[in-house]
Amino acid sequence: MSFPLRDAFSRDGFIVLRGGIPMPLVDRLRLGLDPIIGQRGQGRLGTGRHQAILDPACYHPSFKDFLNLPQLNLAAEEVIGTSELAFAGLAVLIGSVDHRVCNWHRDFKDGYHELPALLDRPNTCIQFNCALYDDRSLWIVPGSHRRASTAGESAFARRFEDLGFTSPYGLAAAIDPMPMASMPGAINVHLEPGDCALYNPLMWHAAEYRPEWKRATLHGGWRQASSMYEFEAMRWGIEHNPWLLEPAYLGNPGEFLGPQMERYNQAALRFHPDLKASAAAAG
Ligand SMILES: O=C(O)CCC(=O)C(=O)O
Repeated sequence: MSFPLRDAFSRDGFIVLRGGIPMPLVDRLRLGLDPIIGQRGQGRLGTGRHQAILDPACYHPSFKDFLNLPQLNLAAEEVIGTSELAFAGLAVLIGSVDHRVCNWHRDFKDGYHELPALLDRPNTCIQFNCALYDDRSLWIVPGSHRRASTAGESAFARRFEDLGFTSPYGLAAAIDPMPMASMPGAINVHLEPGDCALYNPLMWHAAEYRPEWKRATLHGGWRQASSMYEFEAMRWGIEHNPWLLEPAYLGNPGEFLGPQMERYNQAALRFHPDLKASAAAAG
């Protein structure tokens, strides 16, 4: 049997599913996200992202339909090599009203104690960027997900370390006039509406946010369910969706999200036994 998506993801650290979201659903998702996008630039929602959009306070039924898309879920099952997947959160990336960068990083850095084992298991988890509008924000270094950083990658990223996770573009450009493209091996990921990039969050990645770009890119992923019991890194964020402990508001959660959410909730309660749906949802 051949597994072209799994092989490509394992080799390069990413795949792009063109038209992964059918256009009628893209339209419904845009409508569902309009209230969040409309707040861009205001208070907490000013820059970057809204982290947990399954929160009943901003939930829209199109989000559940998106999470149950067979094409995306079957691709994830092929990449990870099992149907025993767990949900891994759902955010929306909204860009910024000022020109900014999300500086180069890998989600778990060199020196992190679990990194050597995780680098040996490049198909354990997937992060996705699924674009609802044309999106040129994301930059990646293909192949960097299965090895420690090169001296060139580390040296380049270190120059921006004091700027933090995101910073004004001008501050980064003062350090290097091309703060995205000058990273060794970097490529820009261009997504058209409906396209989905599936990538390994251990690879070097970064993003540029321009005020003239309208951005609504769904950002979440899947994990091999058993990996949440094996690796602390794979449990990151499992306490961020406590409302899923009382999921009646979703109605029928669907063929894929249903079991993936149950596995997520099981791990959430195992590692955060005091987690309460109502208390956290109200807070
Ligand atoms: O805005 C983006 O596409 C990048 C987000 C990112 O780097 C992250 O969530 O780790």
